[in-house]
Amino acid sequence: SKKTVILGESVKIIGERINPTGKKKLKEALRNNDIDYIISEAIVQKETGSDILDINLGLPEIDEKEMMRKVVIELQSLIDLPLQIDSVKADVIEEAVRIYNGKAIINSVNGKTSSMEKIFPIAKKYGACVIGLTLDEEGLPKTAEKRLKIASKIIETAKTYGIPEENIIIDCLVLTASAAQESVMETLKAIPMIKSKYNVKTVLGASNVSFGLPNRKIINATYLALALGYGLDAPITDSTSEILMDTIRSFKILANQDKECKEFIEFYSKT
Ligand code: THG
Repeated sequence: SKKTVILGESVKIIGERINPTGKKKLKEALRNNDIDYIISEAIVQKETGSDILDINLGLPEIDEKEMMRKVVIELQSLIDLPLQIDSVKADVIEEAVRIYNGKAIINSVNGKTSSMEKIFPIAKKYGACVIGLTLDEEGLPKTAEKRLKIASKIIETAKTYGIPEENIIIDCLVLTASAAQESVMETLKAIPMIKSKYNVKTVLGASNVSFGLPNRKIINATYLALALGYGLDAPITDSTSEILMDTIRSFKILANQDKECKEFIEFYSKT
C-alpha cells in the first residue's frame, strides 16, 4: 500500500537534505542522537514537494548502522514517503532495507565487480530497487558511450542475480562544470541512450554541477531543466529551494505531465 516505488509517469523529486555533507546542524544532530531534528528535515521536505527521501547518516564518529536503524523505524511510522537508503557501507544498507516495510531504494551500487557482489544479493533478498552509478574500475567515464556501456554491465549483471530491469535506476553521474566542463553534456546525452535500450529510470544529483562557482542556484536550475528535457526521471535535489521547485513545476507543464496545468495554477494561486 503505502510504499511501492513511485518513479512513474512524471518527475519525482528525491529530497537530499538528510545528508550530513556540508551540514553543520545535521552533523550536530547525529552526534547528539537528535532524531527529532532529522524528522523535522523529513517533514519540511515532504511539505515542499519531495516524493522520496534520501537518507544518508554517514559520519565517522557515530554508529551509522544503529542510527540508520532508529531513523528508518521513526521515519516510516511518521512519514508516508518512500526512503532511499544512502550509505557506502553494505551492512548499513542491509540493516535499513531489512527493517523497512516496503520497497526501498538502495543508493548505491556501481559497475565495479566488488560493489555488485556486495549490493546485488541484498537488493535481491529484500526486493529493493537499486541505483547504479556509471563508474567502474577505470573510474569516472568521460563520454556518454562509456556511461551506456557501464550501465549495460550493471543491468546485465543484476539480471544474473534475478533482479529485473525495472528495479534498476541509473545515475549517469554529474561532474562539475568548473573542473570537467567538457563532460557536463555527456552525462545528459547518456540518459536517452540508456532509456532507449533498457526499461530503467534515471536519477542525477543535479546540484553537483555547480560546485566551485558563484551563483550556483541559476546554474543548478538551468542544468535541472536541461536534464529533465533529456529524460531525467528523478533529480536528487533540495525541495526547499524555490528556484529549483519553480523550474520543476514549469517543466511539468511544458512536458504535458501536469495535465491542464492544474498543479501549477493551484500552487501559484495560493499567494
Ligand atoms: N548521486 C547519487 N547519490 C548522491 C549524489 C549523486 N547522494 C549525495 C549527493 N550526490 C546528493 N546529495 C547532496 C546533499 C547535499 C548537497 C549536495 C548533494 C550539498 N550540500 C551543501 C554543501 O555541501 O555545501 C550544503 C547545503 C546546505 O547547507 O543546504 O550541496 O550525485 N546517487
